[in-house]
Amino acid sequence: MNNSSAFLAQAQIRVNNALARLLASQDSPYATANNQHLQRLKAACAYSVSNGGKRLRPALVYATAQTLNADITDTDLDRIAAAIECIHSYSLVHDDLPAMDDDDLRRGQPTCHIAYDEATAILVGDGLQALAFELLAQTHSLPAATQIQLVRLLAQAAGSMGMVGGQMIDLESENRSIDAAVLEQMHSLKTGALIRASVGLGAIAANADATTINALDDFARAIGLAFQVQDDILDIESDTATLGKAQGADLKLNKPTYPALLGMPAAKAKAKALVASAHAALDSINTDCSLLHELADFIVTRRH
Ligand code: GRG
Repeated sequence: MNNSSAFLAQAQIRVNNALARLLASQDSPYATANNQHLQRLKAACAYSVSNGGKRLRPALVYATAQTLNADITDTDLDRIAAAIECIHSYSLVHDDLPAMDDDDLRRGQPTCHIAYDEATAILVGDGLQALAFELLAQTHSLPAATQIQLVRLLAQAAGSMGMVGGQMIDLESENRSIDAAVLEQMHSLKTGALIRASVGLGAIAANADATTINALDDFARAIGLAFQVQDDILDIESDTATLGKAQGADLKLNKPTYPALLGMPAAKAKAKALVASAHAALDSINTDCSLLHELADFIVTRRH
């Protein structure tokens, strides 16, 4: 096992434990005889969050905080890592809905609306999104001003001018031809924004200076886009069992992708160039960035 696999494996265990604990401890101040409905929603949230996943975004939060030697309790860092995973999991639940990509399989299991029902899946996404911000507001070992910065960064990344905006461009682009600039904008928003925010949250938690934040942001933008280019490549080159989601889904929906627009060799060259620029962006940081370098390499060598 190389270092990035070992780090990812540890991050997975750590955030999985945190998510299980945090979701289980959610309680309603209005518990009544109708508690069974709340329990069903709680179970659907747990199903959607705890069904595997690489936990790359939490790993980036942990890796950035560790790289910068952040002064934060483990519990609060877990809350930040869990928050970004809640947003990511909500986006997958909503993306799989019939009104969006209409997928039956996610992380190797029936999607939330198949295992439960469509209305529940919508509510799961809504609930997970709200939980993410509740968790950030509970990072008690950080100054209140830092908590607000965390909330603001995640809200911008997840919102209409971030991930949700990217999804809008994605939906509007089905069966249409778009140019490379729009493709890059779509991918940078839809997928890149949360990956970028993962690094940003770790940097804010560590109270990093502006120069470090800017360097990390260049790094994070590059790996965020590289992640999606690799996703486009895997949609063609991998298989459903390995991916845990339907292989060829982009082709089926006639979605614009890097291999479709540039051809496979140029798409692979693009992923490689983005990761090279991510590595270069870390040059100006004076601490040991080996974990971030390794996670960047993982992004373009992953097979699912
Ligand atoms: C519905 C608001 C809304 C947004 C959806 C992120 C997204 C926008 C849609 C997901 C669709 C998709 C498959 C995008 C490709 C890139 C991506 C985010 C893949 C899934 O991320 P991984 O590989 O998933 O990190 P795991 O399962 O490992 O967590």
